[in-house]
Amino acid sequence: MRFDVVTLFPELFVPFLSVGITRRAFESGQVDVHLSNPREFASGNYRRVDDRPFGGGPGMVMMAQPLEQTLVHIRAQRHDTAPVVLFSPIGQRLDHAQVQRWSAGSGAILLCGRYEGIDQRFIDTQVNQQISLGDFVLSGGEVPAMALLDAVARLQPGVLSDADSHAMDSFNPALDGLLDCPHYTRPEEWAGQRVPEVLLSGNHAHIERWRRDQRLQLTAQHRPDLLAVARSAGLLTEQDEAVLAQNI
Ligand code: 9D3
Repeated sequence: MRFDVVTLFPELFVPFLSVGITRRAFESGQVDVHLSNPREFASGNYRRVDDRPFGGGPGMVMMAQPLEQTLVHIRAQRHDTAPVVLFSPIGQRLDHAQVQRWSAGSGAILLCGRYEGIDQRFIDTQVNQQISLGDFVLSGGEVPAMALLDAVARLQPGVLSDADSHAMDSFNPALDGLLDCPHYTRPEEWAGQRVPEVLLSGNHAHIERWRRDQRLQLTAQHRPDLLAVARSAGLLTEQDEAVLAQNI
């Protein structure tokens, strides 16, 4: 798959693409990321990419022309009709189901906005979909674009270890739908706190039951909405319900 990222700050992506478990996916081209800077396609000596808003008001607006020229350049390299995705606070919130769809597709053109926004005429004619990260204010679309690329790269075959692939299921309601359990590593006692004894017992049945109970209780406490989804999907056993009833 190929993702073209349109950004005024391509340098932000370089370290992101070169570290961690996703590095191999990006460097091998399994998830092929190309960066384009609209400034290179802006006209005039000053190569302006933004201008003042018609009607007045604070801030600047990204001009349509440099974005359009960037798209022409990208479309000439891609021999497909990849959708243009704009990261924007008015978009649909990104979730696991969407990430799964993107990770099974052939890519997209990811447009990162800066300043107050983008000339609406460009959005109306060129943008297919808008995606938000949630109801809080960022400075631009670069961090959301990296979030999507990171989540998509993790789902590529061979990127995650078996353990991680399994843990990932906690956001997949079709498989499980519960939050992850707490994790502990050496030493057995740290700052006066011992690791739960069951994890040191070597009794795998007990350990599995303890982890399931932790996941049920954590989900009930922190994400009752996810617990309700798991319940209506028939993913809770009688024993699960008994544990939950005991811990209200
Ligand atoms: C504070 C300025 N806001 C109106 C008074 C409008 C505004 C413009 C530009 C708010 C945010 C931004 C930049 N944000 C993004 O490009 C963005 C974003 C976000 O801010 N929150 C969550 N998801 C996203 S995706 C892109």
